[in-house]
Amino acid sequence: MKIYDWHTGPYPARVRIAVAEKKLQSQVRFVSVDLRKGEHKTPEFLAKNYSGTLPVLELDDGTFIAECTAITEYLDALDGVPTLTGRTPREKGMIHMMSKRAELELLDAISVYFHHATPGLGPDVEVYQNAEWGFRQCDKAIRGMHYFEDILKKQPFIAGEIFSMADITVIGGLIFAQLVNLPVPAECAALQAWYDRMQERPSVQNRVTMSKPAEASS
Ligand SMILES: N[C@@H](CCC(=O)N[C@@H](CS)C(=O)NCC(=O)O)C(=O)O
Repeated sequence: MKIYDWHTGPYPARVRIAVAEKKLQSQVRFVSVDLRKGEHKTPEFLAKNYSGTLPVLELDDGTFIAECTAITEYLDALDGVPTLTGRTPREKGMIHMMSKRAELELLDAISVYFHHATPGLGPDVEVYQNAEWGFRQCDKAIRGMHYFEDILKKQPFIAGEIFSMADITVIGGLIFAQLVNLPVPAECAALQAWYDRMQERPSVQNRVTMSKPAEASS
């Protein structure tokens, strides 16, 4: 399998964490696509993923699977023990709901803020920006952090009692928050404590070095 990737990207980080959690490192080859050079918007790349985003998984039969959730589903199903995406109908329902909520309320909101209200990937890539929309999404992300604070006051993980894809999605959100200098609010102590705990997982610790291209420095 190949994974089209960018080593500092918060979305690709989600898939790298999933690869490590499932111990699939030896079965995957990472192919670096330089977002700042706009390599993800070339016709060649758009033929792999219509949306022009990373990551993308390429199977050995030439099938392309984009979207972190779909890629994680695929990787998690390979060994027949879907620990990340749910082993029972209830687990599956809760994990998917919370992961989608983490995208809507946190990660995607920060992404819109980054692309619209900051220089983003630079003028060659950011051909349309709407700063007001970006700042609104930043406010939404801060509200999202408070929502996950309330969740984590009641349970150890985002979707309940076990680590799952939903935790990985919130980790992606907080990686992105760090990149855009958006700190976890001081009053969100449970969210910060959970994030500190997540940093101790080898899959989270090794997420950058797993795929970093030799020539890249940031
Ligand atoms: N919904 C997609 C979002 C992927 C995404 O936005 N990836 C970022 C990389 S961190 C990207 O490719 N951004 C480039 C752009 O939007 O121009 C997913 O879950 O995979």
